[in-house]
Amino acid sequence: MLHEKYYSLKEKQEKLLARKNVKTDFYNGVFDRYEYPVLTRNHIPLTWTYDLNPETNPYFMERLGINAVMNSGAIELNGKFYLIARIEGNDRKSFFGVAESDNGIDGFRFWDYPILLEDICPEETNVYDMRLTKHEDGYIYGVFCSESKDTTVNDLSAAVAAAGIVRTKDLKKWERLPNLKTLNSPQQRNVCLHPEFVDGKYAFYTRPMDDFIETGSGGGIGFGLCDDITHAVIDEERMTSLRKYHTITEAKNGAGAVPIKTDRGWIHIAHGVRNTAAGLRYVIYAFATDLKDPGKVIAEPSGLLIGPRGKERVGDVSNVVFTNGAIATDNGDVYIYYASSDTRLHVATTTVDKLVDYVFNTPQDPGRSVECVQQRCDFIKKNLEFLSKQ
Ligand code: M1P
Repeated sequence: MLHEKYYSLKEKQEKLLARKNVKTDFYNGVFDRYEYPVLTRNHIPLTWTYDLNPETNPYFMERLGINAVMNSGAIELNGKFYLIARIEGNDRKSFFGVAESDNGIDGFRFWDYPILLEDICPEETNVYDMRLTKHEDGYIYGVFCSESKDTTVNDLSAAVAAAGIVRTKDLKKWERLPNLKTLNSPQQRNVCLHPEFVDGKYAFYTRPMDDFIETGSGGGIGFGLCDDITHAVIDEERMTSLRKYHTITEAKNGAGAVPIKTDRGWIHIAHGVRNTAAGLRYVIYAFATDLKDPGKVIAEPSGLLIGPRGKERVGDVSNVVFTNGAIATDNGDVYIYYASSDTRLHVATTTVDKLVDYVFNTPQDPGRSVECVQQRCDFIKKNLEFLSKQ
């Protein structure tokens, strides 16, 4: 006999899962925002958190609580939308779970079990932020942050971030490969595998870091090639999208979703970080790289694409939006999955055509206030002239 609370919680959850998502009245012509997050801690199956047996759980208490569901890799397979969500337990350990939806904007339901990764790194303490790449070699790769305690220094909080790699064909059976080695960068986070071979090699977007939090001398998003993904080593990383003074990427940046191939170039949806008196502020930005040389930036629209707005601004790590997954469907629709404040996951929808227009026709950041004002005055002048002729 199940506890009566089980039935009411289950009913509440089924209502949440059945709730239709609706576009908000937010408008900028580039993308649409939605009223409801697509995944939250309330989407987690009750079987993951409650012991359902009244003999061992007479008060129907949560035994293994979940704190947040956020940064998710995304992929479309056979017409369904899948998210590999970062789920953070009350114990602060993150792990991955597959959530499935028919339409990509609502109805995401977790599969029965989270993903139990092969335990090949005894020192690994935490895993998070998987980017899912449908590679032309036939596998789906998941590249994620594998975090371990830094035992080389006398600091309880010191940690080392590396890029873990898994691969699958069906999101059910996962083969773990050795972590990526980057010979010139001590730490890596936000690593993402490019979907095509480049010069016959596997190509990774990297984020070189001197330290766990600070990128230090790391100048931005890197790009490197490796011969063998089953023992991935990158000898040399060159820079793609750079960190720049007094921009949204001043403190750090990092690859987000796997780049989207278009006629004009690869479109990247990444994150940029700047420091403020209230702490780090994370926003999402976009840029394009060359079709033949995906490490070479060819278009850099000014500023942010998605910034934290309204309720998104508050959470466990406030003032953050972060993406590591987007889906571009065959009909040209794009679903950008972004988490807000390390707490819940949202979707923003747009199209490949709109993203191309945005990335190639939004002016670049001139870099200085006076030049930005000149840019805006030229823009206003054209508009006023146009208006006067209407
Ligand atoms: O807390 C904000 C984000 O911080 C990290 O991103 P980055 O490596 O660029 O600093 C990640 O841990 C990410 O998971 C988190 O959302």
